[in-house]
Amino acid sequence: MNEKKHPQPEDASGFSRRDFLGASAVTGAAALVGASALGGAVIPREAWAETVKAAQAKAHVGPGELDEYYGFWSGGHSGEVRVLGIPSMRELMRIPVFNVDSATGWGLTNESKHILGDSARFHNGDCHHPHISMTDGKYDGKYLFINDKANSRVARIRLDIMKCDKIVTVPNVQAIHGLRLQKVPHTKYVFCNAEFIIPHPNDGSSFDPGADNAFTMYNAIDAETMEVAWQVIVDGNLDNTDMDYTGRFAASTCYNSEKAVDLAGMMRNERDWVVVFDIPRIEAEIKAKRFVTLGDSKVPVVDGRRKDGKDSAVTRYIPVPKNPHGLNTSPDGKYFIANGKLSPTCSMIAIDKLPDLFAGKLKDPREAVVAEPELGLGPLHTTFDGRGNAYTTLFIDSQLVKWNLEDAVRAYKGEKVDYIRQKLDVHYQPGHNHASLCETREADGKWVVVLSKFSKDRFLLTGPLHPENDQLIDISGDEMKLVHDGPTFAEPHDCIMARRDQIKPRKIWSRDDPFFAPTVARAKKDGIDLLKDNKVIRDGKQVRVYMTSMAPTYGITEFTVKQGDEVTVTITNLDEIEDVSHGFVMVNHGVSMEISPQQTSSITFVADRPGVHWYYCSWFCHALHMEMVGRMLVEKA
Ligand code: RUQ
Ligand code: CUA
Ligand code: CA
Repeated sequence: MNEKKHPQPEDASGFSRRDFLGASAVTGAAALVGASALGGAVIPREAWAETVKAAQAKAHVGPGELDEYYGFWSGGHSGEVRVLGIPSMRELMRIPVFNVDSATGWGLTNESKHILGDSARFHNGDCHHPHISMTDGKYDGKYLFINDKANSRVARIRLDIMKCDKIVTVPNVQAIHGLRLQKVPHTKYVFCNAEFIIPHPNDGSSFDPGADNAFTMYNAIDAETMEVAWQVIVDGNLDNTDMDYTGRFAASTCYNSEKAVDLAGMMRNERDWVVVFDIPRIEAEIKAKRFVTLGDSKVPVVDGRRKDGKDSAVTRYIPVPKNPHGLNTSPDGKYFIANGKLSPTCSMIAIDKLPDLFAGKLKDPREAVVAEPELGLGPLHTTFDGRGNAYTTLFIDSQLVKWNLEDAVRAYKGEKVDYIRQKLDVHYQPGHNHASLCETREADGKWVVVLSKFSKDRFLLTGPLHPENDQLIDISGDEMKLVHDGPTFAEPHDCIMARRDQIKPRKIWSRDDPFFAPTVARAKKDGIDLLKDNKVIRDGKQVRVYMTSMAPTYGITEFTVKQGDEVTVTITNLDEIEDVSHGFVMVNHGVSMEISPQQTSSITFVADRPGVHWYYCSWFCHALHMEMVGRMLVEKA
């Protein structure tokens, strides 16, 4: 399309770009394959290599140096969240959320089970969209929210301790996919899309996807209480979502306006739509008691479907080309951008036209679309540099295309302007992309990360299952430059970056932290002072073992129970020194947990076999770490 006009760096081999990609030994030169937009001239290969080298040097973070940005990575169907430093792309930490974690004991400890609630029975999750809470359109560093598509949940991570502290299952829907936050005045709501259409009630009696009782819903969760605040029934289905900078509108893409159940059916219509939600109007409907509830759920449900050709009070449907995917708000607050996927275009919806759309002043909802730039094949997600440019991933073309927002609007009006700035090859099949601070008013246009779904020949072979490839690109200048390949495990759908000063983690736990408050309350009932006592309390067949830890010893190194007892071990780490975390592993019992400085952790298991059972500390905490052990003696029943 625009490839002729926007030349590549000179390629001595004479290969076409596709030949080059197809060749097997490209790794050494791979960083040099970027296309350039500099004045239409072909750049000598050496000169190009020099500029790329300079960009790569900028991304280098030396030993002992700190990164500029925190990156929070969705761990995809591993169910976890990962913390990376940008630009080094070093993995700093993993935060288990919907998975079970052998190291920290997430999913095993009583504290984590308390947070997981009813859903603790699930050991899998599928994270897609991590987003950081905001105040006035800027990150406030308080929380990170993430969806679980697999089990229809949303979790919250406290960024001061980098642990999940709340999880909610959204009722009466299947597969929470798109997730974004209210940006202004602050993150009151977490908005999330349920993807799949199901019958209501879903009791096995019938499923006619075209019927009135078959639908999916848009959901709002109260960010503080993590309770579902309301749900809105929509036509079609829901994919991705985002909110504006006025606090009034949110928008979602729908790829299945057909309400089909098969692939061919879902691609039947030339256009699907973006559904726009008017948040204050939804709240007004609920206040006026114009809602229903479904099944056992008490959550108010507002009907946002069109009826007899008439719009609902709370939604508008804007047709856009075929099966759109990503939905991104530009940081200037002017546009919702729907990414075409099966169409080579993005649709730019002018947010300032939406009040008129809701007031019935537009003849056709398409009047809200102010540009539909043609970008390349398979546009999935768009990000921004805060300088008026957008960056869209082209899944099929394996490229990142940089284009100019206002030029696209002018071109749509008929002016002869080229809105494409550059196309850069990425490796390969990119899904999400994310530029530093791009979802906030502070988009700073320094780095973009492209999450490539395929890595093929980029890394040493690891068997049939290949890593994904998260690529770091310098966007600070006129040209994009690829500076880093980062292999990742299944499967970062999305990531987010915040300036390091925006995140303020604690160095050690505070004793009054709510994370382990239920355990502290239980100890209090038992008359235990967690900072002092080392005691075994018998309560029928339940035995509660309370102990302290301080490198390199446990407060109790031997305790006795009876076969069949349900044993709860509660450990409080008295160490106050940063980084002195202990662990507790009961050998051959599936028991493992983390106890970081000043933390209290507990875990419950059945002592089902008589004999001596050793326990040990699993975090290397001291020169005598190996000696940090104890024994449980189980007497025959
Ligand atoms: S979606 S690759 Cu799960 Cu964010 Cu687009
Ligand atoms: Cu305590 Cu190792
Ligand atoms: Ca469709």
